[in-house]
Amino acid sequence: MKENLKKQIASVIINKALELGASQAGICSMADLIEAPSYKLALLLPALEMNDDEAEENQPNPEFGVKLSPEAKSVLVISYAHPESEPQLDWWLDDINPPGNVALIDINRKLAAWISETLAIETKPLPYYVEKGGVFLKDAAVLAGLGSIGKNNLLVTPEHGPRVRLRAMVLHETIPSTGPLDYQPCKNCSAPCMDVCPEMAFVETIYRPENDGVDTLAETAGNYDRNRCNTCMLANIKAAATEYLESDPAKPVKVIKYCRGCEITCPVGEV
Ligand code: B12
Repeated sequence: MKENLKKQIASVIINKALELGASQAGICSMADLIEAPSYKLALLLPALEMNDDEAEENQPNPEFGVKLSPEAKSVLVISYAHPESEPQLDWWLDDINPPGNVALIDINRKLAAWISETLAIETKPLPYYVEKGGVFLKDAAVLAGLGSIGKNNLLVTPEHGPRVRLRAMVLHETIPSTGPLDYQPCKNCSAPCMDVCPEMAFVETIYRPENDGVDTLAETAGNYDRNRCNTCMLANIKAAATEYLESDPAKPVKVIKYCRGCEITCPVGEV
């Protein structure tokens, strides 16, 4: 396929993603992605304590990337805005996928089917967990130009700040990357995201370029402690209460509201 045609295909795909309800979409190369920081660092980090249902999925696994087929040439990543005004998008209801994630899965599935049928490019929607064959979504989003990693260790996008959730699929065709952006959202920020953390997950240096061999973490300062963060999330699970939601006032549901302090305090993209 000619380079110009491939660029046109990228923009046709992105437009379709937006039409289906994605807030952003972009494409990166699989070869670039597996060289990204998360693939190097995930295995060096201490394991996470998890609630029993998630324990297996969340542990470091030396098979990262192995399950990705050699046919997978590009990664298409989409975001779905999760504004502070719609907190329920991020809530787990009776241990069921949050509505925002359900929307992402639906858009991704429809987009994959459309690409296969209309453009004759083979697609494979990816699962959420890396250990189940997914990819590190923030790294993919950075390489695809959706935003940059901020001091809060989250993808910070120009339009929605970090208040987005992500999903991806692989394409069995090399489509030119749409990123990364030259974008430094945290440059002059006093980082309220770090101060607000109830577990002080940003107080210690965790990644050191000289030990870990990764020197691209400038913006994040390498000080996000996932175990501290996870302690907070385990407490959020324990604190889940039964509520009657507006969507179905007759039905009681147990609602898990995970902490979003480092997201919500970010001034980028606030409305
Ligand atoms: C496991 C997991 C967790 C664990 C461990 C988190 C961790 N970061 O290690 C726990 C349960 C603690 C957790 C917490 C949260 N999570 Co979480 N989590 C994941 C998951 C499944 C994998 C992440 C992972 O293991 N990364 C590997 C470790 C090594 O890397 P890392 O800490 O993420 O940091 C890397 C990047 O910053 C990258 N990086 C840094 N600089 C640069 C520069 C360049 C150029 C590149 C390419 C990369 C790069 O390298 C870093 C180090 O390796 C992803 C989904 C997915 N499939 O990717 C969601 C995901 C990252 N989580 C998400 C969210 C929203 C959260 C929470 C806010 C909770 C919530 N309400 O959902 C908190 C916030 C944590 C924070 N401030 O980072 C979103 C992030 C959206 C965004 N805007 O970035 C994701 C993408 C899921 C989604 N639904 O979209 N999470």
